[in-house]
Amino acid sequence: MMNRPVFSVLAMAGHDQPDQEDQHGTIVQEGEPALKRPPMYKVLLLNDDFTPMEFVVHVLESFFGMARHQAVQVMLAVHNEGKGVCGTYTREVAESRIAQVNAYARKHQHPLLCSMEEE
Ligand code: TYC
Repeated sequence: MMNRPVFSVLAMAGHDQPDQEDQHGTIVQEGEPALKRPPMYKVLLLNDDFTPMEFVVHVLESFFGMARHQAVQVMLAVHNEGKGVCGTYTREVAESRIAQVNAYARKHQHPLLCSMEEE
């Protein structure tokens, strides 16, 4: 039988994919996929005692693309439970939405706050 190259011996140890021989007798393995899914982040809206409900609904419609009925539901969930999820995004998009919402709330002198956590 043909001698296997040294690297094929190394390739045989410790992997879950079954190793296979190609037509030259070289051991070949599945590689890692080239693209991993990026980590995703939940954008959270926090309750406070002062921001008007209508302002929160407006923020959810205009920054998170929600229809009014959905925006009202999310606003009431936040009001009743203390916080709620506005959407799930990549890190850059989540950071950008949060900066936009927090700046908009400050501009209108409301204490409304958005934050994020990894999914
Ligand atoms: N608790 C606020 C009020 O009673 C309404 C509110 C809802 C504020 C959601 C913030 O994220 C919030 N006016």
